[in-house]
Amino acid sequence: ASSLPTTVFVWEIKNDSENDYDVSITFTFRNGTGDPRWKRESVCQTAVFDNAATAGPDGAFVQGVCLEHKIARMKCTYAIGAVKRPNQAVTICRNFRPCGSGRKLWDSLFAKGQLEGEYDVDGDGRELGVAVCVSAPVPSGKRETMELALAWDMPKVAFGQGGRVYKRRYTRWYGDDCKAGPELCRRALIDYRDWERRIDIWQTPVLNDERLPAWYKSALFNELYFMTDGGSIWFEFDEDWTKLEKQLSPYSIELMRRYGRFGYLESWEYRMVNTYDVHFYASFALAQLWPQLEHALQSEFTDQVEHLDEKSVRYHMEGDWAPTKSRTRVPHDLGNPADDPWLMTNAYVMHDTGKWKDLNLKFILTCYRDYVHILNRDETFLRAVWPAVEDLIREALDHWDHDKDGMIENSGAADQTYDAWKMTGVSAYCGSLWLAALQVARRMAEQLGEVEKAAFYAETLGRARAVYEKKLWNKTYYKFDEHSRSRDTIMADQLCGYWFLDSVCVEDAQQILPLDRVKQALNTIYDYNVCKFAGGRMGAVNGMKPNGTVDRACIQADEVWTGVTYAVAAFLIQQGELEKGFRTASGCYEACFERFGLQYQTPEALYEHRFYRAIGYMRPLSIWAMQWALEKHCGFPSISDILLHEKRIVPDGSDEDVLTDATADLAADTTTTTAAAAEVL
Ligand SMILES: *[C@@H]1O[C@H](CO)[C@@H](O)[C@H](O)[C@H]1NC(C)=O
Ligand SMILES: *[C@@H]1O[C@H](CO)[C@@H](O)[C@H](O)[C@H]1NC(C)=O
Ligand SMILES: *[C@@H]1O[C@H](CO)[C@@H](O)[C@H](O)[C@H]1NC(C)=O
Ligand SMILES: CC(=O)N[C@H]1CO[C@H](CO)[C@@H](O)[C@@H]1O
Repeated sequence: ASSLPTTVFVWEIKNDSENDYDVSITFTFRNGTGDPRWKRESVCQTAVFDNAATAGPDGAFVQGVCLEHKIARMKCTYAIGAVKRPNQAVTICRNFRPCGSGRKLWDSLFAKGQLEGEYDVDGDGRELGVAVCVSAPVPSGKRETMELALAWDMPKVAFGQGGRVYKRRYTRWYGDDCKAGPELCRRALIDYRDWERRIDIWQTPVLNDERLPAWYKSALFNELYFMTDGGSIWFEFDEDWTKLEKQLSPYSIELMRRYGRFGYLESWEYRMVNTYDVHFYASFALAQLWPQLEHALQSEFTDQVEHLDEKSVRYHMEGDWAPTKSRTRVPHDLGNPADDPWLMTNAYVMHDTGKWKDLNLKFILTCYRDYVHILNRDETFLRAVWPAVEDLIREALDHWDHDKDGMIENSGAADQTYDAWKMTGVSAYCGSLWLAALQVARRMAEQLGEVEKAAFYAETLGRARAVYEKKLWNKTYYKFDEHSRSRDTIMADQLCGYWFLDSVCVEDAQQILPLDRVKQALNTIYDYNVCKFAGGRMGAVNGMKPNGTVDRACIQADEVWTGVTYAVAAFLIQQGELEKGFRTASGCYEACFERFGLQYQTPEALYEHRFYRAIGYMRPLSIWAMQWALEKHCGFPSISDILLHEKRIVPDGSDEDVLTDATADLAADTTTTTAAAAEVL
């Protein structure tokens, strides 16, 4: 149901007066995109619809009007509709001029409380308005409910280059002929109460928990806006994809057949699909709420590791030439919507991300998280990702450990997600990701009975850990890195690898660094990056000097990264520091939503004064890592379990195909997938 392009508007009318009234509510809509450079793109057709034939037992049915047109050559039909009950009248207007004063429409509503069929047949030819009106008598002391719906049916879409046409997910049930508007309205108006009931089941355990601060309840659910408003796309699998995407494995294909293909942008301003170094943080939302979409996405990235795109690109910051996508690398992103995502990956050309140290390691950690928590340690998945994990570790040892001491070094460029903050030599950020990745490789090897390999990873981890401790530990925190201008800086994200591995498995994390030092470093981050910054009311600044001043050596050192702040908060919660965790995150949430007017557009970065960067950003979905920590480390009720055990919804209607498909889809139940994947292999 979450793929359906529809929404409802429910009005409750209560007559508090001594008089009986007739009440009308009108819903208007206009065609077009609002683009001022309009150039007669298409003629718009309207069609009135009526589902009287399928009236329910109470005699209610849906009536409305469709507005059929094209946006950038793609068919798009809007439908607006209303429930008509026996005591209510629904009237429909299929033509008024939305850019005029609206006088004719208003006059007839005012005089009769109802609409006429047409008002401005020869409008100005640019825009066309349609309207639906529900009216009913509401006697003194009585109540009445009026329900209206909107659907936007745009079944087939293409990206900027227009190459490949994609079918959106809901076409699985509603077809792709752009005639689904009326049915979508009907479905929404019938099912919305059940949808609301299920949303309540999902949210109530959080909302009613007195141990949780009020702002957090708001933040957790409101930050999810990006899941749907992040340029999000969810497509139905198309067998033709395999012709041009040779890298797709049978494992991924089977998952995509079932669950479709999902993409979301890094940011409204940074238009790249599924930017992986950022998704690493944000993925906690998908992992908890749409686990099979996360599973399919991770599987797609596995297929990308050995994919090569030889086309040479000159990268902006270093000026070097390199292939668009190198072998044995996790891609930075799956493409730019202005081109053709999936067919043209790595749209990011600031740096050659084939040299980035974090992407490959983040992929390994995410495989482990998904293996343990989404797939319930299913060996089929493990075998599917294992070759990539092995190759990526070997590549890192061959190319990034120059002194062969087991620990990787950064190059002196900004070769990781902090793409303007240079790291030189061993760094806390990438070093901790490396330690965690080695521990994961060791566990995976053990699981697969690869005893020698497991021993090799364990031995490498031992050496790498000793280097990390020796070069970076500075009594109360791990230094930023060895040699850069920020080397002494206290980085908020210094223990990123530990945080993530700890979220998966506490015992594994404790293998990579001593717990007492980790706790001490976290306290230092809290005291310096959170409390000593902006009065402790803006989250964690990325870099703080040991003397309590903000690191201004690089532009990103003096930023607060909202998504990193939530991750640090999650880390504090994992370590049992709930109060500090909530205090850390509340600063950044309250700054965005209450002080700066940036609600539902949470930026990547906040500055102490005056500025912010990149609104509508993916990373802050990492607030779901806080919820993850509360559930997995602190015994709070698991809302994914609640969803899983809730009776599964079956779409209305008797369509056999709908029933079977939807039931399979809504089963977040791992056994189904495991069986399917096993079949494939
Ligand atoms: C809106 O509808 C009118 C009337 O058919 C049409 O002339 C106009 O091109 C349409 N506008 C867009 C943007 O489709
Ligand atoms: C901490 O870092 C400073 C600056 O690099 C250095 O002078 C000092 O010796 C370090 N302390 C420890 C205990 O490593
Ligand atoms: C803090 O340390 C930085 C360098 O690490 C230095 O530039 C700055 O002047 C110092 N500030 C204070 C107030 O001591
Ligand atoms: C539900 C409600 O508030 N009903 C009110 C409607 O108006 C009558 C007459 O004023 C009141 O008596 C009711 O309380």
